[in-house]
Amino acid sequence: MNTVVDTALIQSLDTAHFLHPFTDFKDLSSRGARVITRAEGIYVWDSEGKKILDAMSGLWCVNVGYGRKELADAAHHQMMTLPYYNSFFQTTNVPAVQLAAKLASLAPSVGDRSFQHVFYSSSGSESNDSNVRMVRRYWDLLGQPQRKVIISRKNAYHGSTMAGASLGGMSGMHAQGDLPIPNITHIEQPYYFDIGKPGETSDEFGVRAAGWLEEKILAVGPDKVAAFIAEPLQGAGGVIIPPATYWPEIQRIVDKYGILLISDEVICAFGRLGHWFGYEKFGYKPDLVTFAKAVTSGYIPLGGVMVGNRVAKVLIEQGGEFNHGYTYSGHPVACAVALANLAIMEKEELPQKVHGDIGAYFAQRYAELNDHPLVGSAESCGFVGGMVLVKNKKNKERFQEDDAVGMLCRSHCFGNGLIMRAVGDRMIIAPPLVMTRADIDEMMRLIHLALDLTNRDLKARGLV
Ligand code: PXG
Repeated sequence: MNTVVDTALIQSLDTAHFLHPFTDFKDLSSRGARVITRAEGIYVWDSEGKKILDAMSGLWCVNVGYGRKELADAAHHQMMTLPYYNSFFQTTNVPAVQLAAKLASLAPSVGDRSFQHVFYSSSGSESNDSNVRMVRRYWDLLGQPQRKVIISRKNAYHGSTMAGASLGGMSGMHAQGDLPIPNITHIEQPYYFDIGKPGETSDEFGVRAAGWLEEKILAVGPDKVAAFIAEPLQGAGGVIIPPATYWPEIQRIVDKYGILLISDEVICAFGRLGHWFGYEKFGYKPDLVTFAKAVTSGYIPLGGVMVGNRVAKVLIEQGGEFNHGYTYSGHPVACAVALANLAIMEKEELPQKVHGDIGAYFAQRYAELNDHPLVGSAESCGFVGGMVLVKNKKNKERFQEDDAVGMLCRSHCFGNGLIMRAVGDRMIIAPPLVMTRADIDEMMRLIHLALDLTNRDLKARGLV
């Protein structure tokens, strides 16, 4: 099946009617959007019939790959059985219950934390709004209503709603929305390549970077801090992987001051880092875990929060009615698709695959990028990779923003049939977890080709 469509017609209707997310509308209308028409396995096709290897899994979503009939069948069956019913007013539905129990069984206990409860939404952003509501309610119920401040990190991405964007540390987003909303504050991110001091080891830097949390807690006042929120590794910010010493030190600090820890795993859960959840990879103990995206492999919107025993106990035992929820909380079709998706992941042992041989092969092939003259540092974790493109490898000299090196590299990727994301001067990938060794080889061939062509163009412009 090849779905070639009238590209010009779709593009003109797109310009006329569709305001895209995170888009300069005028700029897009002048060039026309790329129209993606179908997908299978690890590939997508555009309206001109061009086949593109999708090394971003859609947008960190499609962990089981495209074209999975089991997911379509689950949606079809559930739509014919019960397409929708709300979970307000003391009602429930079978897939929502089964999924909550399944997620609880997959989320491992760590130390004194266990996860038996789920609060559902339809996206990562909504889930983080729910986190703000639950965290504040928790401290109110414990008689500490002054604990309102949530600490996050610069360059973090936690969504695009008012609370999500406030928790996020993207200055461009804050500038356009009078954000952050009150009582949200940020610390610097643990980006060793960028801000590690000369002579400082990454382990030393990790401890120093975690120390910024303690400094902030003391500056705000320990009795006013409600929670710290972070992604296990920063995804949309450019795949910033923390040094090994970072998370243990963060854990020590949140424990010392008794503040809640929110692990935003919208990208890092469901096998992405070689475990069901990202906190397992880094060995910390969150109180709340945000999920979305790959819970359904992106086939249908679903998000939520795994609510750990510490918070759940207080909300359940002492909370009375919690005045928060969404029309689509526990949507039966989304939950049925999620169950089918998790069943595929279990059957094909995708987290174990990423943790084992195939993940090791990916890591080894990705690390080879460090030999490329343009690459300052290429690091991976599970099935996520990020590299920084530099002018000079020896002294780590970076490109200017105007050089738009990431965009140049991205255009060579598209030109040669590869989707790799650019975040400033960083290039990032998060491929589907179903990749074989041969798929990884093909992806690496395309990445090297894009880097070589980028280097050629930069040389021609006298920039390297
Ligand atoms: N938290 C994290 C860690 C995310 O990565 C969200 C929350 C928000 O989820 P929703 O479903 O509301 O979009 C995300 C989303 C990118 C990119 O460019 C990444 C995301 C969204 C859009 C673009 O890498 N992540």
